Amino acid sequence: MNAAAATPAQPEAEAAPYLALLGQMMRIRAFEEQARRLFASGQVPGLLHLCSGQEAMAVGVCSALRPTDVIASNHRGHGHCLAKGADPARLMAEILGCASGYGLGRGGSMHVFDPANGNIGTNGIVGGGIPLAAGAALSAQRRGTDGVAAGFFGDGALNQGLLFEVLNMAAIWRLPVLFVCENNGYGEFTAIETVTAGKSMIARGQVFDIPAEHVDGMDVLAVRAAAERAVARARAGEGPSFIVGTTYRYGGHHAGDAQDYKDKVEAEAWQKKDPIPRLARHLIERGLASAAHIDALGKEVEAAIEEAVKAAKAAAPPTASDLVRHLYA
Ligand SMILES: Cc1ncc(C[n+]2csc(CCOP(=O)(O)OP(=O)(O)O)c2C)c(N)n1
Repeated sequence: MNAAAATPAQPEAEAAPYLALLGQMMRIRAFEEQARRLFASGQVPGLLHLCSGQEAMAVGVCSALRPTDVIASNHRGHGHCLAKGADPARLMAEILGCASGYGLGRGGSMHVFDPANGNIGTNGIVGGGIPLAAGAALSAQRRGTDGVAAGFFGDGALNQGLLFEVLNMAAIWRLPVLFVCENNGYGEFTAIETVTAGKSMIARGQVFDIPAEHVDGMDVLAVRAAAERAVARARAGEGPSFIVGTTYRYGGHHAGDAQDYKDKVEAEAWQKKDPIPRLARHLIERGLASAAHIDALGKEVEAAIEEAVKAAKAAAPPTASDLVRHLYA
């Protein structure tokens, strides 16, 4: 069958939520590609940790949250920010150090705060988002709202003592929080199996009687379904959940990392599981969208990100007098 010519057999309304997920993942991919190029051409001050390959985790989880729910991110956080509603022009401006960025260009990639969209920040402390999310959940619980928080962290945080303290507290207080581990196989340049004991990662949640599940982190629908189960429990007062998604970062630990520690065969195998074409195939097979429609969506998203980058680059750089603003005297 010529997929491009296939007519969607279902009404647009049925396709819309899937296309929204696909568009969000494409948006993050396009943003990260632009960020990578800007870094390679020396326009980004500081380090960049890109999340290409991991889009299904950010999009799957954030799509199960309300705008008023909260996320806490980590150092690999552009996808989390965008999936929770960040404006790509402001995000890129922050990365480029411009005053129109989320932190007036002072924080960069690892200090992006977007409270209007419920994002209490990316941060450079491994596991740092774990207690921040629990704190936001405690706040929602104390204020009597049905708000939920999600904390994203990498597999490198599975061995942080902080995780165990927070899991215990969240379980005891039945906090409405999702602990979301993105297991991309590496912490910096070290393979997870060489540093992480225990056959089951979700056992780290189960030992506190926290409902925990492994999920295919390259399948946005599976991630979303797991997040929806966890959010429903949290809103119902049933406390925290622990989700471990298996995923892969296509790039290095940071932009510019030569990735000598990675096996080419392994990297190629993960590319075959790419969450974007995977959802696209699913939509075409179900007759929810044609290949031509998906192609057009990809182009539209890329053009929008290019515009956002242009706007970010056109923003004024900080002035010398900005240096002493927003400081304690
Ligand atoms: C508490 C702490 N220890 C060490 C570091 C240095 N560091 C930065 S990123 C990183 C690896 C993080 O790996 P992971 O949590 O799996 O996230 P990924 O980079 O794979 O997304 C380390 C050890 C840090 N930033 N914070």
